[in-house]
Formats: sequence, C-alpha cells, structure tokens
Amino acid sequence: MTANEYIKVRFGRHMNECTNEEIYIGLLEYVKDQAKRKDIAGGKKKLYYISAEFLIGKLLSNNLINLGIYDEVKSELEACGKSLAEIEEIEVEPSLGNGGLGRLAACFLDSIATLGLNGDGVGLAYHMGLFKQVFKDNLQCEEPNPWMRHHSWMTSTDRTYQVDFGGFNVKSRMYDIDVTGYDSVTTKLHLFDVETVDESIITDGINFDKSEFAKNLTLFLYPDDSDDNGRLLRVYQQYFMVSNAAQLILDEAVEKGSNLKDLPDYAVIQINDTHPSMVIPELIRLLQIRGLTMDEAINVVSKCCAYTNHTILAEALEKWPIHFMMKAVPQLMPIIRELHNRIHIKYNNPEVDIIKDDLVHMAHMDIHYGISINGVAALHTEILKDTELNAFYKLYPEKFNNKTNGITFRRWLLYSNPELSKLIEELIGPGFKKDATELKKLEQYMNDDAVVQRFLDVKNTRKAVLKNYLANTQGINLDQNSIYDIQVKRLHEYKRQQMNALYVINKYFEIKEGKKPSRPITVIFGAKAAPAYIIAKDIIHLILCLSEIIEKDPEVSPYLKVVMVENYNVTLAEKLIPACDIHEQISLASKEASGTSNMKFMLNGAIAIGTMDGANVEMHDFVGDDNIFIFGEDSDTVIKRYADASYCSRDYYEKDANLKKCVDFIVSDKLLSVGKRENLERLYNELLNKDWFMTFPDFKDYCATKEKAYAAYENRTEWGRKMIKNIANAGFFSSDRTIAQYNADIWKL
Ligand code: 26V
Repeated sequence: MTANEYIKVRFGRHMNECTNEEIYIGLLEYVKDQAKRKDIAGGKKKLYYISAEFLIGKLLSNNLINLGIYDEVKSELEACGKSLAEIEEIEVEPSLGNGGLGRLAACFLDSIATLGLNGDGVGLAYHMGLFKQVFKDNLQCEEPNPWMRHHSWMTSTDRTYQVDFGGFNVKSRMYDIDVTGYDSVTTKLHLFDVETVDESIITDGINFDKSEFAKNLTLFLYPDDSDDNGRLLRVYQQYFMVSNAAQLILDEAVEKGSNLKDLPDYAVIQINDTHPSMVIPELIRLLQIRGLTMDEAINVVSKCCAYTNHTILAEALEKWPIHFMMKAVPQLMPIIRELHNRIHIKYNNPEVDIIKDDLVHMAHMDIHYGISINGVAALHTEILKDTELNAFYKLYPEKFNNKTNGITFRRWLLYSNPELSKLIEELIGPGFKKDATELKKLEQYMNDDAVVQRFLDVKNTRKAVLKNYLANTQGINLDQNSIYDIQVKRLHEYKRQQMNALYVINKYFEIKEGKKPSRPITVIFGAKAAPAYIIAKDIIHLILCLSEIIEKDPEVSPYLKVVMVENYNVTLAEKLIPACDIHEQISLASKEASGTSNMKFMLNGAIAIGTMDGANVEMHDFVGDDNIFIFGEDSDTVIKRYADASYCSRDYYEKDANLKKCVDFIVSDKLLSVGKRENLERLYNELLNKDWFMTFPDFKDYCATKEKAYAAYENRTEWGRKMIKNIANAGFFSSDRTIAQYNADIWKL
C-alpha cells in the first residue's frame, strides 16, 4: 500500500483533500506500519543501552529514508501539490536530551539498527523534556516544552512494572519508539513513564513542586547543572529508569530461557555516563529476590555491565549523598555498602572506594563491577587513564578502552544535506552510504577545479536554505555573501563561547577604527544554558547585547553581524550545519571529552577553528595542518596549569592592552545601554578574577587564527579543496564504525 492509499483509507479522502496536519498523522501511522513489517533484530544476547537522554530529533524523514521510501513519499506529496518540508513543520521535536550525550545515544541507536545488532535503548519519557528557550530583554527564559501532547512516535505497550521508593511505589508503563535501521532491521527505544505524573503542578515557567515525587518523576529532564532541590528528584528519576530497565532485562532473559545465572549470555548493558549506574545494585537486588545468592548475583552482574565516561569535569561526576539514597532508594543501600566493603577490604586504598565522606561515587561502582570503561575520544581516554582515573587504570588496565564517538551519516548527510549527498554519489557512487570510509575516494577530485566549484556551489545553496529558514522562523536576516562562522553547543564556560564573544568585540573595535574585513562576517551562536548556571546565562546576555548594539550601528553592521538563534535543537542543527563555512571548536584543551558537532560540520564541508581537544585531535590527524585551524595551549600545558595553580587571569589582562580593551567593553556604557548591569558586571568580574577555563591565555592566538582562516576563505578554490579534504576524511567519524567497535570489543553480540 502506498502512503496515498493508506491516507485514503484512514481519512476517507484523497491526500490532496487533507490538511497538512492530517497528512502528517497519516504518514506517521503509515511509517509505523511500514516499520512493523521490517524484521526485528534478534539473537540470544541483547544489548540494553540505558541512557537518561535520547535526543532523537524529528523522525518522519529519517524513518522514510531508512525504510527506503523517502523519494516515493516525497513524489506522492508533490503530485498533490504538497511538500514534505511543510509536512515536517507539523512534527514536534521530542526534547529528551541536554546536548551531545543525548544526541550520541540517538546516533548510536540508528547505527545499532543499521548494523542489524540486537540492541534496544532504555530511557524515560519526560513529559516536558528539557525546557524551551525564549529570549526576553536579551536574557534567556525557560518555558515548558509539551512535545508529548502532539502526535508522537511513541506507542503504548502492555508492559507495566512496580517501582518501589522509600515510603511509596508507582506503577510504570513502557512506551516504544521503533528505531529503523538504514536498509536493515528495526530495534526499539523503550521509554518508561508513570501514570501519576501531573502536569498541572507546573507553576510559572518551568517551576514545579519538587516534593511530590510521584507527580513529577518524569515531568522534566533534569538540566545538567541544576539546583540542589532538583538533585534529589534526579535520584528518584534515575532509580525509576534503572528499576524498569532491570525488570525488563530479567524478564526478557527468562522469556528466552535464561536461568539468570547465565544472564551474561543474554544481556549486556551499556551504562551511558553514570546516570544509569544504579542498575548494578538494582539488578543484584532483583537477582537475589529471584533466588540467587549475593555472591552469585554480584558475579553475574559484574559480567554484564559496561560504563562510558563522557566528561572529566569533576563537578559532573555524580556522587550521591547517602541520605539522598536512604530517602529515595533505601533498599539499595545495603547492597551498595556490600559492594563498597568488598572493594575496601580488597584494595585498602581510599582513592578507589565507592563510599567516601558519605557520598556514593557512581563511576567507581561502575568501574569495579563492570567489564569495561571507555572514554569517547583518544585524548579523553588517555587523560582518564593518566590522571582522573589513574588509580583505577592501575587496578584494571584491561578494562580501559577508547571508543571515539561518531554520528549517523543518514541524518547528518543524507537527510540534512541532500545536495551534497547527491554530488558525492555522482562522483564516487552510492557505496559511501553503507561504508563511510568510501568518502576517501573524493580526494581524487581535490585538484579538479570544476568539481571543487560544485562543492562551493552546494555550500551556497545550503547558505540560502538557512537564510530563508531563519528569516521565516526567527525573523533573522542573514547576508548570504558573508562568512557563516558558527558555534552551536550547550553553553558552558569550558566550551568558551565567552572567548568567541570577546573576538566579536575585538572585531567591532577594528571596524570602528577603520579596519574593515574584506568580506562581511556573520557569527552565529546557538546554546541553551542550564537554568541555574548563572554565568552561562550571563554569557548569553552578553552575546544578545552585542548582537543588538552591532545591529544598530550603521558603521559596523555592514561588516559584522552576531546572531543567537533561539532554542537551539536538533532541527536547527540540521539547518545550520550544512550551511556553515567555519565552525568553532574552541573548548579549553583537556575539557571537551569528544564533541560531536565537530564531526557533523566536518562531514558537511565546514572548516574548524579549534583547540587540540576531544575529537579535534583525531580530525587534525586525518586532515593535517592545512585543513583545520588549530590554536591555543595543549592539554598537557593546561593540566599542568591546574596542577600548580599558577594561572592568574588578571596578569594577562594587565599586560595585554587589546585584551583589556575588549574585556572592559563588557561593562562599558555602550553595553550597559542595552544590557543589565548586574549580569554584565558579574561576568566581567568572573573573567578578571577567575577565568577558570583560561580564555585569556588563548585569546591572542585565537584572534590571529581567526584572521588566518578568514583570509584563507578568500581563496575560494583553495577553500573548496579544504572542504573536500574534510568531507573525504570524515568517514572515520561514522557512528557505524563506533558501534562496530563497541560490539567487537565489549558487547560481542
Ligand atoms: C554535566 C554536568 C553536571 C553538573 C555540573 C556541570 C556539568 C557539565 C557537563 C555535564 C555533561 C556531562 C556529560 C556530557 O554530556 N558529556 C558530553 O558527551 C558527549 C558525547 O560523548 C561529548 O561529545 C562531549 O564532549 C561531552 O561534553
């Protein structure tokens, strides 16, 4: 049955008599139906990828592509005078992640299904997701995002569980989303929810009564840097997630014939960051209830679990106070104490204890009682081994391994950049769609100027698409002839959006002084700040104020524009990334575990300005000095600066007149005329007295490197060659490669 026929049966009318909303609903049901007809991945052993976040983005087009019916449905729509793009506008993006960690989980699901592996995702169905960002008076405000009220891809299942907390219990229900592999099988994303959640307890903005856990368990996704109040709720959420996951895992194993002592033959569990770590004691608890001894249960679970670390930021490594655990999940504490005691006796080394100062160190539990611990880029894994987790590395060198992150090329090339995809296919054939390393064949065209020009043309096409999109959706006007210089990622001081903002100030002064750039520059930001992360919100305020001042200044605005897109999400990323000329990957070396937008930009022919951090290091290895703009201090220098506490930002400020001028501008009358004194002064003082992520030492080099990049851009053909070099070498960063490595080294499905 075609989509058209399906819709006719569903609504009793031909597609061209239906509203866009009806067509969307019809297509949603049609695709669900088509997905059901695909084989479901099978096998004795199954992977459970447990994650608090799955930032899956819109699914209609993605599923159409993976099911191989995209072109067919697109033409059917066109025949009725409709475009798939306008139907897609109806779809609401599920808001189930903060950033890279959640998007990675979504890319992984795509690759797991595409490789035909027997693996499902397990997470939570947050009713309001992460907040929706709106700008008012140049400040970020947060609003609930009721994405679930719209027609969604979730299907209710009959699977329900009881989850016990201290003093009460709830009944959960599992909802499923089909994960379609590209020309392959389907798998599932299981999202658990609880029927007692009460959306009416939300007061203003995203505030709600945090004390009534049954009413708010799955109400919101916890922003990565929240208040203390929310932290206890976070423990409840995590336990709710893993108790459901553990019950599902055991039930499915038993259904397949497991006697539970052989659980490792039936299940492998990837713990995505420490958020699902309680699955270890929970499984041990449930196995004991089902008849295993404590020794047996610990032994079995220790062979099933693997942990991925996504950050070295100490404040992000979860340590839960025992009194939180005693309140939320008292039944787990005896087990965690037992796990702790065994380690304490065995190693007699406080550094590797699980319980320290009445805090439960979740990562420590994962490492002791798991088969694997991996970092997410080569440099990151080395830093874990050498410094942060060195004591553990000495105990278990064989457990440590690297799995450099990846992205799914279906979404980030085939779907988001069809023009580029088509050009590549014309040049090297369709093989790259299944085997990303085939992109390497593009290098043979680097000296063919006519082909180079076609890559530049595709970029221009995508710049026009972005221009139209931002004009229509956010009232933003871009100059298509300008350089699109983009930094999109969560707002965090270590990612150093503030350094990019200081560069903008520097450029503003240059233009004022008559030094005009040879081509207009558009600096585009997209970033949400955690609601309680004050300085991050101040940085957003600075950027929005700069945007306003420059826009209003006729001397500067023809040459420089600052844009901060509102509510940066997957859908916006799909428009921004293909249109980008230069992307900013400017984290303080050693702090960005991997980064994944860097890979998406590279694949789309944008050139990076970046530090030797995260996966940038591996990108640099592939393309060489001429095809990426590297600057700044390296991770060894930075780690040493922290170790000897030698950094003093004020020294740099006093010694560098240009830097001083830029920093002082933050609290100038000009900025205060559009901004808030409290916010701007706080940011100014933070930089001057602390600058914990060391923007000042890298600032000069950063500015010089940007000038170099902008100058290089003017040699259009040379620039086009750099683009091809980047695209041709992006194959390594396919999540198909990453997942194949997880499977070969850890999961062994
Ligand atoms: C969490 C927290 C929690 C509270 C304090 C501040 C803070 C800062 C960051 C985080 C996020 C940690 C986990 C995370 O999202 N890591 C990101 O994972 C991506 C996928 O592996 C990776 O590409 C990014 O480099 C890494 O930051």
